[in-house]
Amino acid sequence: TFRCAKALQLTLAVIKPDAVAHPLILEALHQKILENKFIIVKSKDIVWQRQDSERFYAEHKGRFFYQRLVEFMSSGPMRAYILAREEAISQWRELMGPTKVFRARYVAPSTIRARFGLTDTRNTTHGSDSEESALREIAFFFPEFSAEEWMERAEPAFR
Ligand code: RTP
Ligand code: MG
Repeated sequence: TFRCAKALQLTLAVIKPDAVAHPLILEALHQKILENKFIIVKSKDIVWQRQDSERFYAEHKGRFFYQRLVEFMSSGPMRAYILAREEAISQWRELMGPTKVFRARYVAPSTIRARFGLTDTRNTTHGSDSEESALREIAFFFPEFSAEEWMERAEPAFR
């Protein structure tokens, strides 16, 4: 199986519709990615159908926020990135901050969600939470991309 410990790690980062809708916020988030030593492996703008949203968030089906989450994530364009860095997964999640906006503003006021989040659902960004979900989510957004091949062919150039 595919492992990238000690080397660059891949993650999926998504700028959600609330943030893409605001050009200055989109710009600030893109800048944040570059400033924090992430390599942008791939990126694309995408608009989900409702069923894409339902499929991506299937694990939350039944939660009280599921309907509004599904609706929100298919409400307009998003920008998805495959990012590479050492500790990419935890580093991106740390930059995002806590899911809930009030909590984010209280405990981590300089994070992305604290600065730009509107509500607990419209919270600007997504980031994979484990290596397993990173690979699954990368395949969901970029089905033609081979993580294995990128690690083999491109990753050595950054060592
Ligand atoms: P994510 O999966 O997006 O990286 O965020 P997370 O792990 O921090 O949050 P999770 O609990 O997995 O929730 C997924 C997304 O659902 C929306 N949400 N809304 N109370 C609410 O209204 C609520 N709680 C969660 C957010 O968009 C969250 O990112
Ligand atoms: Mg989550």
